[in-house]
This record gives sequence, structure tokens and C-alpha cells, in this order.
Amino acid sequence: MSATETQHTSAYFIDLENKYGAHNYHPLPVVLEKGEGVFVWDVEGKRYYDFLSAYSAVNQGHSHPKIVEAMVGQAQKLSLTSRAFFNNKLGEYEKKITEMLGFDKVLPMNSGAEAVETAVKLARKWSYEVKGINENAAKIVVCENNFHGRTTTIVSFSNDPDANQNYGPFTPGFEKIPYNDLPVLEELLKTDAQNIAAFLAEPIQGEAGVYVPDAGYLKGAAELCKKYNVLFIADEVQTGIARTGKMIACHHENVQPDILVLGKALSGGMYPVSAVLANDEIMNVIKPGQHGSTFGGNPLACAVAIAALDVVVDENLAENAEVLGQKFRSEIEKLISETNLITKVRGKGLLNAILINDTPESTTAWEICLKLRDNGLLAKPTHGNIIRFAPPLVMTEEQLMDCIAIIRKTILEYQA
Ligand code: IF1
Repeated sequence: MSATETQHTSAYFIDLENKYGAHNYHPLPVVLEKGEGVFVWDVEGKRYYDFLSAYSAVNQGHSHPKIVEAMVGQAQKLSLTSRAFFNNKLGEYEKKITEMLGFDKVLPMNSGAEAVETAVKLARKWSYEVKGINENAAKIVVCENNFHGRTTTIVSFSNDPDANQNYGPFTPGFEKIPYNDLPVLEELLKTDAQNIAAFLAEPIQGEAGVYVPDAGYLKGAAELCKKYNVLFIADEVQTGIARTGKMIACHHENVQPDILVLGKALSGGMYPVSAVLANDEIMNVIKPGQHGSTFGGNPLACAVAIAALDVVVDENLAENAEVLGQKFRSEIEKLISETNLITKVRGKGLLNAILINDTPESTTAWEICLKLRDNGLLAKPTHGNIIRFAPPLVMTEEQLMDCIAIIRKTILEYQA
């Protein structure tokens, strides 16, 4: 503890946030002070396994030394220039990420929602200037139960009342179809492709409850988009950066989206970094002065992202996520045979969720997360009765088995 930090209890910090902070979250009652690898510590010094990873932003583990070193070093040299001038980190980063993922160009932004908004603007502009849709007539097809961020345009195409109630009027030009339903997508493209710019989807619907689509869905959607000259936009803000066992989830089906959206773990959780990748025919429709942001592509963000990507490759995080994810699901399947409290486990790589055998309106999942906290593991329900489990990808098998033991102990004690 630094000399200037006075020791306060968790209650003190919770009271401060309740009094002085907007109540736009309902956090689990735990106050974190330190993070390292797969662990976090609260202000009382208690250690927890982090099984949320800041919603898959800390794939490389908390405060990864190589990313911290890159950040501190760059911060001491040059943090922000604005894009009014060139800098010596942006081009290096752009070369690295476009070569790594197989695209001609990248447009750097900051938050995931900003990157999704950028993808929407890019697809619309391409559809008017390249595809030839009448101006302001472009539609973008999205999926029911999507989560793509919280800007007004993005919540305009949400069907979650918590996300958009009383935030109208909404942005027009979006059409919702059921997720994981190729016939409906094909029917819509067959009848209206001439007015459709793009199909935007999450390769796995994270917030909706880690819904993994049927095998072949992503490939089928990409093929339909190609057939009807509609752009396929993959929102990999949560599923990207090795989380599902591949560098991006689309790679499980050898799909190369027309526009790829990344965020979160692109910086290892160290700094807001997001990105939109596309080939020249699409990306070059944006000309100087037609899009941007103050911090987008700043030297500090680039230095952090370069280090974060190196860690993913050097430490084989995708392979580790694949192996440990299979282990996690098989161990939870064993637990399901011992209890009625859990009805299902689903996921890919280390993006998983369990379904609690109670109604979505019940507080059972929340109460189980409180018990998991007491037993040294932090997780949080997504919707109602679904608990998401997403630890940092640097976890070892031994640590995973330790977490399985905590989950098993908690479930069996809770149902007793
Ligand atoms: C919150 C959810 C997860 C995302 C996908 C874009 C964004 C997100 C697929 C926007 C962000 C975050 C937002 C955060 C909680 C978390 C979340 F519960 F909200 F839905 F992960 F599932 N596309 N997801 O998952 O990125 O602008 O936040 O950087 O808002 O509470 P962002």
C-alpha cells in the first residue's frame, strides 16, 4: 500500500460510488484494488479468481508486465498527437494488425461502440458510393437479442428495453431477424438485397447469454452476403483476440468478414483501443475529414495494442483458450450430473455460461455469484438465470481445476 493510500473498508468505497456516481450499474459487492494475471484482490486483501475478465477485455491477464512496460515507456515519450500529424507508432501498429488478420486497412478508434458505429457508417457509405443504393435508403440487417454497445444509434436496433427505453427517437435503417436462422436471412436478402448494405452479427451472442450458433451459421451467412452483394460485419469486440479459441471467432469456420470490429482485449484491458478492419474497396470510401476521433490511433494506444497482440501470439492464448475451454465444459457437465441447479453449459474456448435452473426473474444466479465471491471466485449473471464464465486466457489447467472445485463446492452447498 502506498504511503498516500489510507486503508478504507469496502463499505467506504461502495458508499462513495453510491453517493457520487451515476447508478448505471449494479455491481457485485466487492471492491477491487489490485489485479495480476488471473487474480484480483479486494481492499481487505482477499484474493479472487477473476472469471469475468472485465467482459473479455483482460484476456492477457491483469496488468500483464509486457503491456504495462509498453504503456509506461510510451507514456513517458508521447501519448497523444491527434491525427493532425503523423506519429511513429500508428503505421507500425496498422501494418501489424492488418497483416495478422488479413485485411488491407484498419481504422483505429477507442471504444467498441465507436468501432461498431464506424462500421455502420462505412457500410452505409460503401452501399451508396460503390453498390449504388439510393442515398438514405440503405438498411442494415441485425439479429434479435444483439448487443453492440450503448450509443443512441446502436440501442436503436436493440430489443432489450433496458438498453433503449426512453432513449428515442431512434435511428432508422435497421431490420432485425432471428439469430442463427439462415433461411430467414436468405429470404430477406432474396427479396430486398438491393436496399441492404450489410448484415451485422456477433459470432457468439455474449450478453444475450453466450448463444453459440449452429455449426455452419457464420459460413452460411457470409456466403449469402457474398451472393447478394451485402457486406458481412462481424462484431468480435467480445469474441475476438483469442477468447473463443481462435484469433477471431470467425476463424472457426474459415470466414473472413468484409468488415471486422475489434475492441476490449485489443489492449489487454490496459487502455480503450478498438479497430475496424476492411479491404480497400470498402475502407477507401472514407476520405480525409469524413470520420475520426481525438484519441483514435494515438501513439499510446498503438504501443499498448502492439504489446497486447504480441502477448496473444507469444503465449499461445488462443490454443490455451481452446484446450481449457473444453476442459471447463466437460468438468461442468460432470457437475450437472450431480445437481439440479444447473441445466446447461455452453460456450466456445473460454467464453462460457451456465444456465441456472430457475426463472430469469429469480435472484438465484445473483445469489450464487455472491456465494462464489465468498468462495474466492468473481463472476456475474448476464441475463437473469445465466452466469457467464470468462477467465483471463493466461489461466493454467491447475488454476482452472481450482476454479472448478470452487464452482462445484458453491453449487453443492447452495442447493443443500
Ligand atoms: C456495458 C454487455 C458484454 C460487446 C460487443 C460491442 C460492445 C460490447 C459484442 C461495445 C461491449 C460490454 C459493455 C459493458 C458490458 C459488456 C457486455 F454486458 F454489455 F453486453 F461484454 F457482453 N460489441 N460489451 O460485448 O463495446 O463500447 O463497451 O467498449 O456496457 O455494461 P464498448
